[in-house]
Amino acid sequence: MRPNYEDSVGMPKAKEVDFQEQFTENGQYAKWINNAILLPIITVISFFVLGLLLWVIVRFNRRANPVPSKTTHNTFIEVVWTLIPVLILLGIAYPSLDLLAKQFKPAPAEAVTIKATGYQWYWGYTYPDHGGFEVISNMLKEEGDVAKGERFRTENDGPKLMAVDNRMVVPAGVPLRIQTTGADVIHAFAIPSLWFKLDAVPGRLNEKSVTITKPGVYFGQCSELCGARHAFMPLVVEALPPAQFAAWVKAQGGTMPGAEKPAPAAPAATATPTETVAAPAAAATN
Ligand SMILES: [Cu+2]
Repeated sequence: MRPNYEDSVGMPKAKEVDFQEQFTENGQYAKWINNAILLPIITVISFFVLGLLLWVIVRFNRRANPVPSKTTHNTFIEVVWTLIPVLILLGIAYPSLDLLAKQFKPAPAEAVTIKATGYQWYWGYTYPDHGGFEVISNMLKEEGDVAKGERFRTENDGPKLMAVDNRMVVPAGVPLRIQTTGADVIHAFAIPSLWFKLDAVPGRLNEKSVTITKPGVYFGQCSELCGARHAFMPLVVEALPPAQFAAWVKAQGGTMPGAEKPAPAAPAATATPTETVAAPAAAATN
């Protein structure tokens, strides 16, 4: 059964003016840089410049100041208005470059790999670590737009134009290695609430690491103009607790890495039967 999308928060909210709530460490860091550093600096500078402007208008207009000063240089002011902006920019550069470096950090070796392929106009998700099966994901149409008996979008699937038939299911709390490529033209895999945007280019494999901090459903859209139905190839990521993810993989006919080797009949091996196969945490209910 699908988790109700309203339980999750990886989507735009009504009356929201900020970034969407973030569910990755980099996303939270980026949102913090914006709200705690950039916005305050921008606000202070804007009000400061506005104040200077008002001061000039009131104090130095022709009536209030009939004989203007002929000053052309003031070393102290010139040093100040050079030095302070330099310090502000250095202050912004540090967290900004730090975030950039974090975003480029490669996925750890044990990360779960999922390859997202952009097609005109839908997405395919391949699970190379789990037997290589591919899930094809198409946008769900509205009730009035489908032939009788065909599946249409319900409230539980997600908002109009954002819901899909088969979601990209991933484990939550586990590092993911998301690779993107295009089958025909350039698409882009973008989920705002996961701070994730990566072009899907034909003939190339792009890669980015992400760890989703909370189980839930996260909505995004193809973000590279890719043709007539570009606006109708949404992305939906469903992050499940690892045990439920393992059950989902099984239901797709896939295998969990490490669990797919049920003791290959060793010829004449007198190995003690104490060997255990690392089983996934549990075959949980869905
Ligand atoms: Cu596209």
